Amino acid sequence: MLKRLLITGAAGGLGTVARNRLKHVAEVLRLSDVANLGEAAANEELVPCNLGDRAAVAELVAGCDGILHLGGVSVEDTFDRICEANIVGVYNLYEAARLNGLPRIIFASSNHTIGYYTQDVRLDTEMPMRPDGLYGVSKCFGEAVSSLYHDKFGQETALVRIGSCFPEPRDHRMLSTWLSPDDFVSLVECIFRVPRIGRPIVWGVSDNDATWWDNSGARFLGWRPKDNSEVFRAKLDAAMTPPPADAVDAVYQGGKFVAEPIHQD
Ligand code: NAI
Ligand code: 15L
Repeated sequence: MLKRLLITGAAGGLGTVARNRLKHVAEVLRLSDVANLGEAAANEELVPCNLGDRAAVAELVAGCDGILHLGGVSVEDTFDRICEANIVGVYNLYEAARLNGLPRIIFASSNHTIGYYTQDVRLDTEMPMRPDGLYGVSKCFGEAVSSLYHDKFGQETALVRIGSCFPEPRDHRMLSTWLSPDDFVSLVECIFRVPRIGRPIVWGVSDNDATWWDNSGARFLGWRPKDNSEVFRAKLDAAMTPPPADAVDAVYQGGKFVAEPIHQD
């Protein structure tokens, strides 16, 4: 069991799942965000912090022996907003970790690091990145920083390229990218349980029949996702028409992100 697990982005969608369902992973959960975190429960510490503030991030990380890094801009946005949270913020986090005993990090990377691959390609984790926007580029940056800090300092990071983590798939593309909240929770548990992890790239995806990603390199974690998006297919078919074969969300793994412009203020 960890002594103190830092969860960044704790007010967000996945942060809320983690806050509610990972209490048993650490004696204390240190929860951080720029958004309102509400009231602290018994084993919680609330530490508001902007990831772009280097000194604040250094204080935030001190005393933590594990980090679940979920904080940051989670969709396509302007470069300035992405830069502060996902580029400066990631550098700040890794520097703080280096100065505070190298706590193991789970980095919430994204399928948008590879979003320009078409859906007929099966990817392993060795394939070159093909980001589909500046958000995806920022996640590629985070993966590169984790590589540098692993090679230079031995910092361990599990890079989880999350597909689409929501209670249910929201469209037909997500039948291939869906990660159930239960499988997300069990993945975090496995990553903090394994004695040594190094710096694996893990596809954050459930045991879906429809899949584009080969997760065999992550089997050593002992993670066996249990959910399968197929149980939602009939419901989705009834709710919406599948996209035409030439639509971006039927062609590219990153779906509609591929069609996003470069955002301006
Ligand atoms: P979210 O947008 O609900 O939560 C992100 C949180 O980060 C928010 O509460 C926000 O206030 C906080 N944040 C933003 N800028 C910040 C800053 N400068 N300093 C401190 N906190 C800041 O996103 P969600 O869905 O919970 O995703 C969590 C992480 O997982 C994100 O890093 C996202 O990129 C990644 N991810 C999520 C996927 C999903 O399907 N939910 C898929 C792929 C990646
Ligand atoms: C992501 O990276 C986003 O954070 C999330 O909101 C979803 O859009 C997801 O990817 C996806 O590709 O479905």
